[in-house]
Amino acid sequence: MINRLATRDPDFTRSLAALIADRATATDVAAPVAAIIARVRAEGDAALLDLTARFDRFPITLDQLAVTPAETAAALAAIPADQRDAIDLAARRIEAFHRAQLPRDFSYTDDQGVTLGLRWGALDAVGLYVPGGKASYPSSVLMNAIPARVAGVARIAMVVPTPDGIMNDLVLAAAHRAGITEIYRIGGAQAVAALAWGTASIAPVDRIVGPGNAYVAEAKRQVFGRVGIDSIAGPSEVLIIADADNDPHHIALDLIAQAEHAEDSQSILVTDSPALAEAVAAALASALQTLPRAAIAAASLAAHGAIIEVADRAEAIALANRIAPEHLQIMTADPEGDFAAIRHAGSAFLGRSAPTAIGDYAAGPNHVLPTAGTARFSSGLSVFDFLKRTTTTSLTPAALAAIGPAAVTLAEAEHLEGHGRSITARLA
Ligand code: HSO
Ligand code: ZN
Repeated sequence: MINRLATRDPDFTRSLAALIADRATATDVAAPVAAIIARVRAEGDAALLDLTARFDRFPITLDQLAVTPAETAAALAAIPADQRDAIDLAARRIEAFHRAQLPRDFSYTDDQGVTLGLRWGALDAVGLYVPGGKASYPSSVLMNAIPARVAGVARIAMVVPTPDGIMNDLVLAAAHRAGITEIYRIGGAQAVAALAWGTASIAPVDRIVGPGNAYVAEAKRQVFGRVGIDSIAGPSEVLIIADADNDPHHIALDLIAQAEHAEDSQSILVTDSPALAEAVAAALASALQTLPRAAIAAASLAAHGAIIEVADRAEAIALANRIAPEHLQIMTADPEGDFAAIRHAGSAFLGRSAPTAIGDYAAGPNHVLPTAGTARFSSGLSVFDFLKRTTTTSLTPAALAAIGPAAVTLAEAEHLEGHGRSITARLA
């Protein structure tokens, strides 16, 4: 069952450290991944076809590499209408939220007569990795592709492996709804290599995003520098701050929702109410009895889940900031006021009617979020992942005369005489 902690316990600091210790089971796949990337670079499409036959047990010809827009349109038409409508509602809401993120260019002329500006521009081409098999989520296709489209990326190339030839129709349907017209039936490190370096059939991209297994994560690390990558997502997490005035059954289900992702997921309840702590523990046991993925959720809760009793609101907030969770739910009388004191969380869900699961699918903010405490220094996926900035500088002769001498002084101090002369030559 779930772990029980309290800040009043004499060994609380040690128990907390053990609870939030690294959950990632690191498998060292650096060498095989390097070999795969080298092969794709040397042999191109031939290596892709061979590795796909081997790892996905799915021999394809070059003609079958790409999924055609006709096939994705057919997939969207073939799914049940309620699923099509749900994908559409989610897509519209995700698009609206990401459109609101679009930043403005600026420029100003200062009192020295120097005009400075900053201009945003979209990446030319982005690669989207979509896992195959059981971890293949249509919602993640929307969450990765829509921000890129909203940012103005002209070309999005998606790769999705088809282990044993099996393709998830919902993934294709979501891709079609997100406007993706370029899809390849490949996966693993070989797909990442093809996106980064290009082959005769696949043009290279500028940035690769999307979740994947250990091989995909390692391949992204190894092609970083050649292309940009998103952060490597770890197992899902939720931390719930709740007061006494909550339905324990709701909280149990919120904890289970992220715990059912995988055995290494982490669900934590922080409460100042011993009665709620007791009631949630009981509700968890009964909710697990009817859950299809009970084995996974129970394993996650036993290994990494916790109900933590705190003395007051300040302790609850300090814990949340210390853990910097991927998802934070604040189920208190004053969620906005409590959120004001939160410094680190990937995405916050405020109030008693905002479960993380609504954000996983349909609220609008991205569900690709920093895990494992990385919310201390990073943020979830957004339009900014697909934009870059170019700054501009222009000076009148008078402006150059005003600020030039300072630059010449610094150039001389750095013993870079050529720099200094490039400026002095222009000063009358
Ligand atoms: N909670 C996951 C996203 C997801 N949930 C996809 C359901 N489908 C990421 O934190
Ligand atoms: Zn989820």
